[in-house]
Amino acid sequence: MTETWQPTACMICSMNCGIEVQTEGERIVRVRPDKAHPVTKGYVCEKAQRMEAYQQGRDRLSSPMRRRADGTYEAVDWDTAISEVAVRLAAVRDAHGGESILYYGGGGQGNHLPGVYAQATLAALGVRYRSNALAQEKTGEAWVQARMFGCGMHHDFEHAEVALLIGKNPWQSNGFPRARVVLREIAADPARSMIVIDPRRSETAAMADYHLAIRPGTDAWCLGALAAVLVQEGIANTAWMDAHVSNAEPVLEVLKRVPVSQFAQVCQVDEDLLRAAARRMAAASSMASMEDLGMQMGVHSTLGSYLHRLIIGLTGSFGRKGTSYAFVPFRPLGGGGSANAGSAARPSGERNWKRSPVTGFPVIMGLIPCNAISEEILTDHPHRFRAMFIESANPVHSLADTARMREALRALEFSVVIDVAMTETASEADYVLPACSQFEKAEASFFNFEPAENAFQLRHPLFAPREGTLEEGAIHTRLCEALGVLSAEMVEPLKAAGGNLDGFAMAFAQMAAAQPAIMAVAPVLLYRALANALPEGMTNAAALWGVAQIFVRNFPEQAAAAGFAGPLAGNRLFEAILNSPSGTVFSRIEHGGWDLVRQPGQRINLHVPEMLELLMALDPAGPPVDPDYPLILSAGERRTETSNTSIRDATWLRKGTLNSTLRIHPGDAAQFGLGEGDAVDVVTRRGRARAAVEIHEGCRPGHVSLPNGLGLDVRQADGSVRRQGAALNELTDYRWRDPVVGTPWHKYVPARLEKVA
Ligand SMILES: Nc1nc2c(c(=O)[nH]1)N[C@H]1C(S)=C(S)[C@@H](COP(=O)(O)OP(=O)(O)OC[C@H]3O[C@@H](n4cnc5c(=O)[nH]c(N)nc54)[C@H](O)[C@@H]3O)O[C@H]1N2
Ligand SMILES: Nc1nc2c(c(=O)[nH]1)N[C@H]1C(S)=C(S)[C@@H](COP(=O)(O)OP(=O)(O)OC[C@H]3O[C@@H](n4cnc5c(=O)[nH]c(N)nc54)[C@H](O)[C@@H]3O)O[C@H]1N2
Ligand code: SF4
Ligand SMILES: [Mo]
Repeated sequence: MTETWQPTACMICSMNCGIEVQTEGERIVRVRPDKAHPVTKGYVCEKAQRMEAYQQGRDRLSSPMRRRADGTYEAVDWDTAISEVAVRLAAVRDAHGGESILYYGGGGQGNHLPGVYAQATLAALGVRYRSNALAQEKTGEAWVQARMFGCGMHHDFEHAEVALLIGKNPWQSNGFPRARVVLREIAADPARSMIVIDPRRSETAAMADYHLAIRPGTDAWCLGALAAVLVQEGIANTAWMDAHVSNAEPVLEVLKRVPVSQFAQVCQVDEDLLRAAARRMAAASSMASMEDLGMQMGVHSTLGSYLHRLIIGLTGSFGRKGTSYAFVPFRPLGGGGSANAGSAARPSGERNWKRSPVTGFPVIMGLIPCNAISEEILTDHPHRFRAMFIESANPVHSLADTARMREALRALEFSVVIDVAMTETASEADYVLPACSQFEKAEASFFNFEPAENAFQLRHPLFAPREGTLEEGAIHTRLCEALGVLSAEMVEPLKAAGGNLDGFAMAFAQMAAAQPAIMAVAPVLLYRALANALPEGMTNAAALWGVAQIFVRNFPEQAAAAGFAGPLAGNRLFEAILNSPSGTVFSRIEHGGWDLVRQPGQRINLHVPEMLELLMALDPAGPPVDPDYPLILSAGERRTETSNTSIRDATWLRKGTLNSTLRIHPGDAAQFGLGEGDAVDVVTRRGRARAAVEIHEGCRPGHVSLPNGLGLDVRQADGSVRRQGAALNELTDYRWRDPVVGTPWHKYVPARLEKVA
């Protein structure tokens, strides 16, 4: 066992808490929190102890795999795999244009460097369309955020007098730094309050001062009523609004007319409680608020995101300590805009690049909606997708309607997956390219959302790559070489300059000025050119040199405030990142970040007419009900045993037993004759899945809940493959989605139960 503690991070959720580990051979044997991490400062939850379950996963790959005609796979060597994948992708591009290839993924909860390197491969192929998991949760929020603020937004719960949590259970899912510590502090302080909107008494709701246990799917009515109370009772923060918002009048006119009592009835919450919650918000000196999947994967989710922001505007909860705030990202999440080259040769007819080619959904954050993907493939439309490049994601399992996603993948002319494991998605692909694990390369995430001081951590490898695997930097570099867009003539002059970063910056700038086209393949060019200049095992960090240059150019003031100023600030930042294995502060923001608000006069725009129309048209009967499927299934609750699908074996935690239960209210269980542990089939219009009953006092009558990320087909010690738990997306239909942005209704799945004899 190594005596030294090596800094790294937990990769189970977006917080990426800093940890220190001791290793033995290829194993992580001890884990402790890293107090030196600039954001998480020694906080972890119990899940940090599980890195070994990911590192030693039995489904991990050790060779590129090629699909045979009968659907089985054969191992092939890397040279064969790279050249065949390049030839096949180029063939699709040449026949139908790069716009017929869809890129999906780019990173999970802890690894975002694949997406950086992929940019080069996508440019080489002229790929124009992308998607990833953000397009099944955050695109509605991003759409209204852009219309109202024009900058990113996060939340300062640590200093907030009032915390408002909408469909969010941070006790289990985290989502802001040191979540459990902060929740406990708020709950313990009589001067502070927590307001939780959740049909279920979640761990967080159980700590709340005001728990609005709404009927599932009624967030829009609830938030509409809360906003209306602020206006109708004359308790909105008008002084603050005068200084900081624009276009309030038409909004206030609509909110004056919202029937609060009727909306409260739709939500099935006590009107007095709802009014009391609104008054508490109005009385607070500061309020931080956050929405998440409970609303974002529900009915009227985009409208809900808008109403949430109206409440922020009406209470003055932005740009001050203890409220929501702007931040500057080290690198933006999402699809990276439309910077790709496009395929010059192919005329593609009339095309609106801002819409998905077949269904015409808007492209938000550079992404097409996840729920539209199968429709964009399974059609004879001339602009359909013909190939998919999938990386660090498991869409067959994680997107709505698994059966249809499977059919879509098999209907493609070509598909390739880069993953560490033989996943449900990999098992449908033509080629699978095995990446080394996140602990076997330099890796990082761009979930950097802090206001005053924003920090980034580049994790150093703990182990050498497993035999037969490569890091994503190497995979994309080799693909680009095979595609003929990266050559020794480009690399050599830069490599010669690589000994000294300042000389390298000069050489790179000169080359870019002379040959602007190299920018399209910059990540892989850097991978080769900086290889010798970086410490042993750190080559995967090379592309961050470019990210650092772009950051200091885009945000010079914020970088300078963190100590990175002058003409070579990008180099200094890159060096600081390389030399701070627990993380480094890369930006500081002053004055609440108002200068980042990109709206006229740096004022928050309250008026989004499409959303007001939806508010006025809300059905007084509430969300749709299906008499044959009278229960509402929340398909994807975050629990202590879930981790999306990064840890595939759900039994490792309990030494061979599986905890994938259907939570149900005691009254409902009695009505259906179900006892604790009974097997039950959850049936929807789309499919069925089996689970064990867990009687749960916190459930609302009529509302049942299954955990996310389980139901994987996991290889067992004896080599057989076993399904572990309920695979939720066999129950969901791709057509159950938000009409504005196409996000799924996973939290509102009409279902019924059948007791298993
Ligand atoms: N342990 C663990 N943590 C994780 C993850 C994980 O897999 N496991 N995944 C990470 C990821 S990718 C994400 S996106 C986040 C998600 O984090 P969250 O959104 O907090 O997680 P969920 O449990 O999916 O949903 C939150 C709550 O929504 C409630 N809900 C259900 N229906 C409704 C409704 O109609 N309205 C409202 N208002 N609430 C409703 C549920 O009861 C639940 O308590 O978690 C991250 N953290
Ligand atoms: N019904 C329902 N569906 C849901 C949800 C829900 O609540 N209900 N939640 C949704 C949400 S919020 C999310 S974020 C998605 C998550 O779903 P996905 O976006 O598919 O992400 P993960 O399940 O985290 O899968 C990450 C993949 O990356 C692989 N991987 C791990 N490390 C590496 C690496 O170093 N390199 C490479 N190349 N691959 C690696 C893992 O093996 C895994 O296959 O699921 C969504 N699906
Ligand atoms: S699961 Fe999330 S909150 Fe828990 S230790 Fe890991 S990164 Fe931190
Ligand atoms: Mo997510």
